[in-house]
Amino acid sequence: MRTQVLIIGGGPSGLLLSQLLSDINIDCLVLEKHTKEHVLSRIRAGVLEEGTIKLLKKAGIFKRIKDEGFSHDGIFLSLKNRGFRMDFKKLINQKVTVYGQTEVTKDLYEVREKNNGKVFNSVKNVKIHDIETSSPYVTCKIVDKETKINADFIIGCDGFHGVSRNTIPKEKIKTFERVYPFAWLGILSETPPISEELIYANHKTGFALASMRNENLSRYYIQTSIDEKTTEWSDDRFWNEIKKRLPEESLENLVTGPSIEKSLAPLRSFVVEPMSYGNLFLVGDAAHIVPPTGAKGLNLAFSDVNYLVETLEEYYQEKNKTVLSKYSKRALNRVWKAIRFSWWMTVTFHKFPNQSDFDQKMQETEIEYLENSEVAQKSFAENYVGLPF
Ligand code: RFL
Ligand code: PHB
Repeated sequence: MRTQVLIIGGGPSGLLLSQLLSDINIDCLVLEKHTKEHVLSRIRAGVLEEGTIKLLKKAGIFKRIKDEGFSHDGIFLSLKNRGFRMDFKKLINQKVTVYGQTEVTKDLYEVREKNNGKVFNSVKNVKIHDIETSSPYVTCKIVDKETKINADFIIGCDGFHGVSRNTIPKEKIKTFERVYPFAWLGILSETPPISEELIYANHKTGFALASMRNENLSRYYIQTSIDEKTTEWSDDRFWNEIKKRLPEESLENLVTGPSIEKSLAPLRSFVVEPMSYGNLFLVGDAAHIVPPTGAKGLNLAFSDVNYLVETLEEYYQEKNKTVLSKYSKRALNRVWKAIRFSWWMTVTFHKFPNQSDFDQKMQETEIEYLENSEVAQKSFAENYVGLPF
């Protein structure tokens, strides 16, 4: 088998990349380790930036987002059980859209199927070969058949634990990492959201986030220790804990109910530089991880996709390999800004083990400054809705 661009990973970034490349007549195929059902069972991101929406429109999947997504003109931040609103519309005339990653991925699978896109699921034992030469290839097992696929380029869209990044010799890349000493315990419940907009809360017992998917589906998170077990968190225990952390004035609207999903996510900031080596390019979580506090991970994966599509289009038009180095530079420039914002949100809103009184005061002062300074609010708003790409 042969293709121009071989994409490893059929999560949101791999699927979007394949759709946008096909649209400009670049031949590509996707190899995904899991079944489509498994990929669509993962509950992850919920907030889409304007740039992401534009890109999804370009990929031809706007209808359901328009009908079922929710425009949010702002969010609430809370300190010591008292909330205040950040009005993105008033501050910078922008908004975000609440529409789940699961739905985005479902839409992407649908459009790939409609376009007869080549997406292979349940592909095992993917191995990447000869990326530093002009004839790289991948070997893998597709439905029990050993397969070799030659390509011009191999793209790692295979997430943080994929194989692509580890194919690059260690001495050719530099990694930057911060692992946070806490996790997020998240639940999904078929109850109306507590608030029309998201609430991010700093509380002395830890961070809490109230989010949503639609009028009758809510997503809540609380900060816990990393070694927590979901089985030790009954729904009642979760609701009792989050009630302590959210703003008092919103609690009368909290509708509790049985959870339909419960999961624990560790928090990490991670970047690899550069985001390419030879004819291998890394995209999304394969190249960088942000803690979910800033709602940036999926959006960042999609801005990478945008830069890579532009780079590959230019390459195939001009057949000039020097354009390829632009991808990593352009992507990293935006990645670091999202890394900074997500880190800032994380260190400002979470309790650290043995946090000193000084550090506590610094968090409070950051949030109070944000509440009272329009200049600070504009900067926050610009980052939360997403820097342009
Ligand atoms: P993914 O989604 O991890 O997809 C990678 C795909 O590659 C496959 N794969 C392989 N395939 C073939 N061979 C191999 N050897 C393979 N190894 C792996 C995997 O099966 C998978 O299908 O990466 P991608 O596409 O780069 O997308 C990144 C996003 O999923 C991620 O950044 C976001 O979910 C992060 N995130 C959020 N992002 C936002 O923009 N806004 C949010 O509100 C937001 N909230 C979140 C989040 C992530 C969370 N968790 C669970 C980490 C909330 C949470 C709790
Ligand atoms: C979510 O709804 O899952 C969500 C929203 C905002 C975040 C993280 C997760 O910052």
